[in-house]
Amino acid sequence: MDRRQFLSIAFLSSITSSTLVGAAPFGLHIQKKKNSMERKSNNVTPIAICTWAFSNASKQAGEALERNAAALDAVIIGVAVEEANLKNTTVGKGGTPDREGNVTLDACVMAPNGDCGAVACVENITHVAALARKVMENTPHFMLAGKGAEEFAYANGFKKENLLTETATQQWKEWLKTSEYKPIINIENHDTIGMLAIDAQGDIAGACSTSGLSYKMKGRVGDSPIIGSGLFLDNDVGGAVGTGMGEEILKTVGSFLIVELMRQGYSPQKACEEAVHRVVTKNPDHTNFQVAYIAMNKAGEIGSYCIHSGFAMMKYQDGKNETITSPSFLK
Ligand code: SD4
Repeated sequence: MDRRQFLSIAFLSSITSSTLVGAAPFGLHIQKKKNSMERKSNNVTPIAICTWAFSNASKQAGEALERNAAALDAVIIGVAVEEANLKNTTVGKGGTPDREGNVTLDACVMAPNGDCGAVACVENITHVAALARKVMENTPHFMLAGKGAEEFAYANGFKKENLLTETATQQWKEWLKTSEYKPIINIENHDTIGMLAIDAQGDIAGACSTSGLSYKMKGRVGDSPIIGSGLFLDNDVGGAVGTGMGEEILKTVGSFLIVELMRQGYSPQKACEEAVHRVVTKNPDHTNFQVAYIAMNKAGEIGSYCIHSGFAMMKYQDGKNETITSPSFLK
């Protein structure tokens, strides 16, 4: 863990809910749950999975789960790693800006009890998944957008940060020379982070965080903060997250579809495949964009599928942090 990640996680611990107790390494405060054996509804050891090869994110989340963190705390910790990672050009600080040079972030979270929160088109705030959690916990609303979300962040202790790095500025200026807008498939193998976790009590939570499509129109919001599209879960069934071309994920309500298919008995793998098939059969242009899903059911079984090869997911369980290459529709 480098200093930036250390500081980010220390910050997150300072803004997490007052129910958090118990000191843990790096100043983290992990929520301890009562009667864990009584409440456990499956026999799965804790698991954290996430989109792409974000190995440090899955590791941090997985290790938090091993310290008995609740699933929701673990996914916030995990996605925060990428939100603070300046090398990740599609999440948080260091993200690619819109056409006018503004870095705008989208995020959502979903708790085991079905509560959810989201923020969209937020500037100057790095940890937008944690902010989405604050919306869920401290407001009567599901989503805050733009300036309202930013002001809410400051009122809740988040600090103002310039998200546009020198590197991203240079790349944007280069892009302006042609201003050619087209999706970049598997951009540098980094993309939106969507994460799902099962904690020691068998509860499932999820989070999704992104800077959205590179050089999007000002004000554009994708699938990532939309419950049912970028993220959905049902604590009795399982969860799913999507990455790639948000407009396509939105049109097919992909994450909700996957969870509903799992409810009907599909494996996570088959459910992800069906959700990708919906996209490709509805849109003949699918050769020009990527859509990828990962899913996990209540039994801890996982799956992933995508249109184009090059997508992978991470899984942390029992101290093992693995990269799993996703099968794809186009070979
Ligand atoms: C979006 N699905 O905003 C997100 C971002 C992403 O490849 O995953 N980009 O559409």
